[in-house]
Amino acid sequence: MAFELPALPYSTAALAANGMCQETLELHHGKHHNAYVTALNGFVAGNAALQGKSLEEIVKLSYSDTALAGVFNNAGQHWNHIVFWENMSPNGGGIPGTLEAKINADFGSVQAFKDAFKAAATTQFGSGWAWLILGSDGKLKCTKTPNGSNPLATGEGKVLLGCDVWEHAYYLDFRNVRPNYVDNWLNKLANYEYAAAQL
Ligand code: MN3
Repeated sequence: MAFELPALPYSTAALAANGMCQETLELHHGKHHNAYVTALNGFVAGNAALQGKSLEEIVKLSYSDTALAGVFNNAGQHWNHIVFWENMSPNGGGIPGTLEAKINADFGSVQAFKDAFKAAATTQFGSGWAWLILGSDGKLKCTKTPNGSNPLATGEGKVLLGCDVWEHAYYLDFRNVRPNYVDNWLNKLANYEYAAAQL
């Protein structure tokens, strides 16, 4: 069965008041994410070894296999964007008590967490993602990956939040100023209810 572009969990206009305009979401979801899904389906159709595999299985098996680099790029980006749409909200920015307690325990403070996440997001050279993950040691960490990679592939930990720092994610709303996009994302767009539910 072919992979499908999931519907957004809100309208394309729903995040405009929070700093992500309708045109950004229309292009990002309808064009960029859709293109990854179409390309992935093309790879699967041409490779019997991929058929019948879940998205997670394809991400893991194609990671670090240079013969499957194109598969990995598109499978990774499909997985990453599924997380991305779910981990934003028109009511974003508020951190539930259970997650706040865990953040305070592992980072020292909410501000220290935001500083670490912003550092990961702004030091990812070129395209990629910033993540809040639960590491195998049971501690929260902020990390980053290039292009279509993610912590599922690298085995670094369980994803609680992922922020797309490809220019297509922020150029219409914040032009070239990625740090402002990341600040706004953490304070107004991030769905910390989703993150808390992953714990
Ligand atoms: Mn993107």
